[in-house]
Amino acid sequence: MIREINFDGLIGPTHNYAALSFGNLASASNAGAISRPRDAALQGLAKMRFAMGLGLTQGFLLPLERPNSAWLRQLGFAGTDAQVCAAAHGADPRLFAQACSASSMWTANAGTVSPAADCTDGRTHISTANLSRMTHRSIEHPETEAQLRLAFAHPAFAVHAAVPATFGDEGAANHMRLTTHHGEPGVEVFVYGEEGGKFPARQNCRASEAVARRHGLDPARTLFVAQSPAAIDAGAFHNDVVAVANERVLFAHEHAFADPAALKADLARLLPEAIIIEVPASAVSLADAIRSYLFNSQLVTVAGGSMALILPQEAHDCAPVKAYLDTLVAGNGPIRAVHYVQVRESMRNGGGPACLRLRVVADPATVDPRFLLDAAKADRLEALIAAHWPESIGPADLGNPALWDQACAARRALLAALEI
Ligand code: SUG
Repeated sequence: MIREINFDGLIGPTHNYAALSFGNLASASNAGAISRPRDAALQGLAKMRFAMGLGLTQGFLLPLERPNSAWLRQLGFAGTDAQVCAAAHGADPRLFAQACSASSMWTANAGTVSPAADCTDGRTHISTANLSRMTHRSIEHPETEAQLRLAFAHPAFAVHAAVPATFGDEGAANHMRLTTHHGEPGVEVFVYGEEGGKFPARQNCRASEAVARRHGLDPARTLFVAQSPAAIDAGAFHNDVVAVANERVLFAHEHAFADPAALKADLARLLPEAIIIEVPASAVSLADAIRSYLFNSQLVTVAGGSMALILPQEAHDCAPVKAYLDTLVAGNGPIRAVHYVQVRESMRNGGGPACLRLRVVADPATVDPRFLLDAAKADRLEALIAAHWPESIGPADLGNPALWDQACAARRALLAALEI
């Protein structure tokens, strides 16, 4: 049966705070802080368990190989993996931190997914994102593509390589889909940024257009919408920091889009059932929306057809946001419940509940079962993380060969346990 499956990124053993993402305020403000990879990974799994508890289908993607010594070799460092890492760390600690980043955890940036119902050939298309605007993320796509090809090898899917790096593409974080029901044809909304502000615009319109062409989307039901420059300047480096959609509902900040009136008119024309819940700046400022990650929540359809928001604890702790949410669920709208989850380790690098998941609308029977989660597998993964993931990583630890060995051993143990 066709349904939405959330593929969360398992948080890798090198998770750390190296302030690698210019324009991402949380990443910048936690520069040099001590990370807790084991807690991070367990928080991520607890969120997945919570989603399963709501009756949702849950999958996961694996952390990539970090430190990325293959990339460092391309940059001229030579020898064994340990020699390559030691030389790179000695010569250029920032470059080495980029090679160590666990950033693939944010699978909303792994690729863009167009469900079969929207695509001319009747297959579900997935375009790997190039993430070319941030060095540490630009090195994810070859391994991500290989993993997507494995998880979605069934002919029901068509997996594409990244679009050329000339045009930045950050995947599903800048893509929304509105439809009456997940399995029905939808309106796909690609959101891009325009350069010229104080922070980089990470999603290029030409990349979005290329993805839509490759997926065989109907141009009449595909929208390309500019992010408001004010949102990017306030720290909304991806659209999913200020907007989220699920089935017929779009939940967005008043200042998310450059031309909200045009978007509303297009949606009303293409999907008369669409409901737009626009949060005014008078209720929640852009700064509070970004600080709390109100919109970086998972908006999901639960049993009975009503909707729930899975939000970070930070949304609960921000008074104006909490007040807004209390009013929202007390009203008569489609969002009937809010749930707060603890993903603090990821949040401190600018990744909330929605960043941590890639939504794929498909029949779970067509997905490689090794990438699907159930309670027993979650138990096994938790035990493995407790045994192998480092407890903490401070800035000096990144140069420690014991950490590189531990990270490699952890990944090997994970692959072996999952028979991948
Ligand atoms: O790309 N942070 C990620 C956060 C991605 C959030 N994803 C979505 N909004 N969908 C980024 O900026 C920080 C890594 C560091 O600074 O060490 C980082 O890459």
